[in-house]
Amino acid sequence: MKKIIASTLVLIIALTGVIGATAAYFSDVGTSNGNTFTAGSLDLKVNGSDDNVRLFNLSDIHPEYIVVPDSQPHSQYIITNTGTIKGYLNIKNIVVTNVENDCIGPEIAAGDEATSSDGELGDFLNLRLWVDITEDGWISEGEATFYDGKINDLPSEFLLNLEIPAGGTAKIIGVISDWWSSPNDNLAQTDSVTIDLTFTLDQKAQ
Ligand SMILES: [Ca+2]
Ligand SMILES: [Ca+2]
Ligand SMILES: [Ca+2]
Ligand SMILES: [Ca+2]
Repeated sequence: MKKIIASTLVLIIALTGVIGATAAYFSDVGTSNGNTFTAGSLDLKVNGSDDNVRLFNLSDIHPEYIVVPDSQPHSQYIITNTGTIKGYLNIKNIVVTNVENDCIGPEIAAGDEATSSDGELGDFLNLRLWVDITEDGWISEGEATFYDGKINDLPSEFLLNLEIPAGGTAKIIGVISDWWSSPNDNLAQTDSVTIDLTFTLDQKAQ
């Protein structure tokens, strides 16, 4: 009887040994940990700032002041994409506001109404806007204005869809280039006009 038990134990041990031996194959592993997805950024700065940038703040404007060569009021917007992906530059939410301020004698004589609150200066000032590819501040060969007309005729937006790569810049120039003279220039005396606009950097062309 002892022999049978001993034989059985030997057999079990032997079988265990066989099972243990058959589980040890060669193997190897490779890993793919830390897969991370981080959103890119579109970050627009106007002349290096996130705050409002007012470039024109002119007073005492009159016809002769505008038409003197090389003295036209001139400004430049340097738009920078400080984000990490390319974007498309557009100008939106353009709002023109004309204010009468005082309505003085010469204005009334030219047909303005003494009780008027709406000014007329925006009918006389001509604005040119363009992308300054050569970055010399002036219209060069191959550069076309995307606007050349009276301030009062500005559209509500310019869908330029100008591609600016990450870290890239674009320069937009604005010039008050002409005074649309008429027999009623006096309508604009003491008046003021304001242009509000918003630069947007969009991920997709509009
Ligand atoms: Ca008026
Ligand atoms: Ca130029
Ligand atoms: Ca007026
Ligand atoms: Ca006025």
